[in-house]
Amino acid sequence: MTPNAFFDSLWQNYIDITPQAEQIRQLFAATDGEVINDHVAFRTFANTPLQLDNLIPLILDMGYEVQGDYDFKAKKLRAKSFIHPDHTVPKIFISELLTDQLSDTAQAIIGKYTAEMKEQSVDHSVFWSGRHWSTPVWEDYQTVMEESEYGAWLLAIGIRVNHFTVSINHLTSTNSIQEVLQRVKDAGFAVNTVGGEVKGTPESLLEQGSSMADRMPFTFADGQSHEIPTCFYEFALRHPDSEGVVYQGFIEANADKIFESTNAA
Ligand code: OOG
Ligand code: NI
Repeated sequence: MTPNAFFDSLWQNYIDITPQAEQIRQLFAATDGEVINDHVAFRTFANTPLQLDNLIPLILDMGYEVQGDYDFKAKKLRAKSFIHPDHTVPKIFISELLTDQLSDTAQAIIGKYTAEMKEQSVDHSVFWSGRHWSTPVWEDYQTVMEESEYGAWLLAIGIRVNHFTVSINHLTSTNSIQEVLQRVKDAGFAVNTVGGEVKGTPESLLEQGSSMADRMPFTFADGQSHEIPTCFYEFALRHPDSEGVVYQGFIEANADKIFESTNAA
């Protein structure tokens, strides 16, 4: 599959449950023309047929290279990023929940659902395939939520793109992340304030911010309906190093806060 076709399918699947993203994209398209994406991100469960390592061949297949490895001890996650030789093609960030580090209770709940997953040969459509397990019941969602917001999100939403990211470097109207986030807020969208609206500094070469995830009514398996967070939109500004090379990596301390864009509150 070509990266172009891949990102077209992803975008459609994303805005189905993230209407804010299309509205915000249009906001910037009106002043800046085509909006270029810096990266997208996915989430999955470790120790399952769709664990991170099993998704890698599909990414490499589109011409990507492994770029970096990340660990989020407190959140019990690990991640990898992938970069394409054509830098106008978005980077890809994939994390997985290390379920064996959760409590026995949370492991038993998640395990009950993920046991339904079949070993399968996967193609690129796995990245917009959603849940490979039954709809959770509300109580299971809530119990997992107490330990891992990520785990609860993934249990309900499944495997699909978690966010797209506007490349501020490619905007023509502004190169200020503060200004970008202000426009997003002025249009009525909440911004993630964990650790401040802007994560990172010009000195660390990557500044990022994000909206808070859209919320959608969700009917749990026991018939209860509750609003749950879906997906969010991110904004990234990359700076050149002392040799003038624009930094392309990810920063653990920033990412740790970006994950919280799907928190319930
Ligand atoms: C990924 C969070 C990390 C970044 O740009 O550092 C990230 C997620 O929320 O799944 O996207
Ligand atoms: Ni991101």
